[in-house]
Amino acid sequence: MKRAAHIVVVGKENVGKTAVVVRYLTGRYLSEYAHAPEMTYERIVPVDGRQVPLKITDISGKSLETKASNKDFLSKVDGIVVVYAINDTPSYHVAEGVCNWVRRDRKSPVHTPILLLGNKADLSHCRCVPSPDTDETQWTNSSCLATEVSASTQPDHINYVFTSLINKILERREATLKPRKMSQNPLGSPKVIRATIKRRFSVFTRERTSTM
Ligand SMILES: Nc1nc2c(ncn2[C@@H]2O[C@H](COP(=O)(O)OP(=O)(O)O)[C@@H](O)[C@H]2O)c(=O)[nH]1
Ligand SMILES: [Mg+2]
Repeated sequence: MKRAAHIVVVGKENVGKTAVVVRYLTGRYLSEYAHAPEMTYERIVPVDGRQVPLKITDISGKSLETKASNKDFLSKVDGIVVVYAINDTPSYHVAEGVCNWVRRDRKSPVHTPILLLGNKADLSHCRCVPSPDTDETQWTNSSCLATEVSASTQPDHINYVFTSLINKILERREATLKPRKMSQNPLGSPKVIRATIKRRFSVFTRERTSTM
């Protein structure tokens, strides 16, 4: 895979977006993180024996809404991670809003995968949002996976969900590339086809001329 898989991480402030990303990329959990409106990380990550170039942009829901005015933004993104905290009801509403907004706007028939993460699962005694009612490790038909995680206490689960998202992105790329390859392979590019027709036609003209 040449082009990096581009994942955008969105959600309300303080839900643990940076903690989740840093946990996935470095395996570490720091209790305090710098508050930057937008941060991009580029790495090559191992995914089931493959080395995958990855770009993760960590932004707030607000920045995403602003970027929506840039028509190209979503079409260039390969996967979206929406984060809320299970002890923060407003963050859950922001996450719902972002998911609805993304679903409404996505145009490709093969959907951009959305990973909906309820972070801070270690604070279940302070839970104030419902837990996901779907099977927490299965992608739905519309390419969504909703699960709860804890950047603080569940490094393996964080690793699992990001790996699953990257695999989904790779599958989607293959699904969108295959039809093009099939239609291109048997006949070649339009330039090659034009050259072939010209060659055939000139032979035909020579044959006709020689019999006259
Ligand atoms: N208890 C708990 N706290 C967390 C977890 N993830 C992040 N935090 C804390 O939540 C606060 C905000 O995290 P941060 O990653 O900066 O949130 P962001 O603004 O969404 O990027 C920090 O104090 C983190 O230590 C978690 O899984 N469990
Ligand atoms: Mg942050």
